[in-house]
Amino acid sequence: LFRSNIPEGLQRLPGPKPFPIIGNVLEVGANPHLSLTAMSKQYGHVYQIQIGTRPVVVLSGSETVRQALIKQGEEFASRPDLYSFQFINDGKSLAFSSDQAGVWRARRKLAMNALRSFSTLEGNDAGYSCILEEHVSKEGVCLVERLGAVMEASGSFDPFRHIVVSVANVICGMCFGKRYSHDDQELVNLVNMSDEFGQVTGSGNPADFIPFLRFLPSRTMKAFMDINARFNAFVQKINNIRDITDSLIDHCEDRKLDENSNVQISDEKIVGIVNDLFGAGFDTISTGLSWAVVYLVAYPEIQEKLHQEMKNVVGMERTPRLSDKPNLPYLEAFILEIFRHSSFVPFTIPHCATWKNPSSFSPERFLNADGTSINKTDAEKVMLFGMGKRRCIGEAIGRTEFFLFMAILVQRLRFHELPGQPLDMTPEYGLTMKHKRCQLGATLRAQEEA
Ligand code: HEM
Ligand code: HJJ
Repeated sequence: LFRSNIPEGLQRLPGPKPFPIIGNVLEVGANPHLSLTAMSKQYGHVYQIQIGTRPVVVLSGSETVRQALIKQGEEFASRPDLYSFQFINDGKSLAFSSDQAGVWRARRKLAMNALRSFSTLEGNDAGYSCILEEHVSKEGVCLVERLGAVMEASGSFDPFRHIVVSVANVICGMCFGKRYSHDDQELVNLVNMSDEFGQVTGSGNPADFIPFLRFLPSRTMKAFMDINARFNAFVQKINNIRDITDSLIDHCEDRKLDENSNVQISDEKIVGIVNDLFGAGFDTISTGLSWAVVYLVAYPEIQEKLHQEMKNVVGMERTPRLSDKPNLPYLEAFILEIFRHSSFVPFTIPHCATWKNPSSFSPERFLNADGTSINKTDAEKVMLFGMGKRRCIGEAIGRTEFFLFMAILVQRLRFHELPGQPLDMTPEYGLTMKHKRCQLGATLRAQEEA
């Protein structure tokens, strides 16, 4: 979460004292998931650090995160414009670019519709409940055969190396209508290089915050640009693009006829969505499944218990189906525990607050475009009266009295500064924060007009 400047008079959030230029990069270190968790024990669930020269707000704990990302979802929906993000999908990534709200929302909707059409809707093959089940079922059986063959040939296997190809084939099937052999060097090399992608895009990459680092030679950064170039080339080269890609292309054509579309999005930004779906579709699930295999090895009793449940519920004669899920609670619990214990996605992609000029004083921000009505959604976000069970019971009186006094005052008087007595608007901390005592001038409007 990024904070560009602190409105005058507001308290600084708690957090470690930043060094000049580098800020807190040394404290954040190479393992931000550990260092930032440790800092949250010291500073609480909302604290501020500085990475390079940029202030970053760190939120932790489910209530705090829920407050920001759900209750104040609109305000936290944006992405910061980090240096490295411009290299992802030529700056046109859905997940990593700081598109304006309307553009991001429209693209996200397209991505969600495309995923739904090509995964969970009913497939062609009557035997499967959906296309996703069909792909996973086939790739899963294929993976088992593959691991058997590798074990026979060499007596050991690298779990990620093989899992990632199977998982990539599922998303390739949905995005491009195509699957690859486990020996296809181009795909195998591409999907086995995601480490560098993750190192640069994981939260807290110093080169995103300390500009001069961009000019130093960096192996990681070079590898990162390389992956992105190869990734884009790979997707562009697929010439029998079908399915999700096709539907996104169709959408570009439909939209040319649709004069009602109120946000203008380039074709590249639409077709480019498929890069994100492909990237996210293989990297996340393969990482998680590979962890799961490692946990099975680390906890043999749990592995046995899982196998017993499977044997009792499904048996050994047929392939498990999605419809077996309600009868396999131990497996579901195991998966949840993998998600919790490994937390293999340690942070969200960084968010950026969407407030426009929060420190400028502009009543216009609460008016609708017509200038004659209040924007209710924005108005509700002003929380001066508190929230929840203990919120102020005098809110109605407070608002009425405030309104009427103000109406009378602006009607009858004109207030002004006195020469040589500049205003000081720094509040003094307290239950109600007051401005410093001061001397002002006022004239009666009636006398001015006379
Ligand atoms: C974003 C987790 C699988 C597509 C995210 C985010 C997380 C996440 C934590 C960031 C949310 C934020 O910034 O607030 C996971 C996990 C997965 C998974 C744990 C699997 C176990 C997938 C799959 C796809 C996908 C299979 C697509 C096929 C996306 C996209 C975004 C995203 C497009 C960006 C959304 C946006 O910026 O609006 N995911 N994901 N993810 N994920 Fe996933
Ligand atoms: C990639 C690995 C990539 C993209 C996107 C465009 C959408 C796990 C979390 C979010 C997932 C968000 C998304 C990731 C897409 C990858 C990933 C890789 C090239 C890409 C928090 O990721 O090796 O190359 O190009």
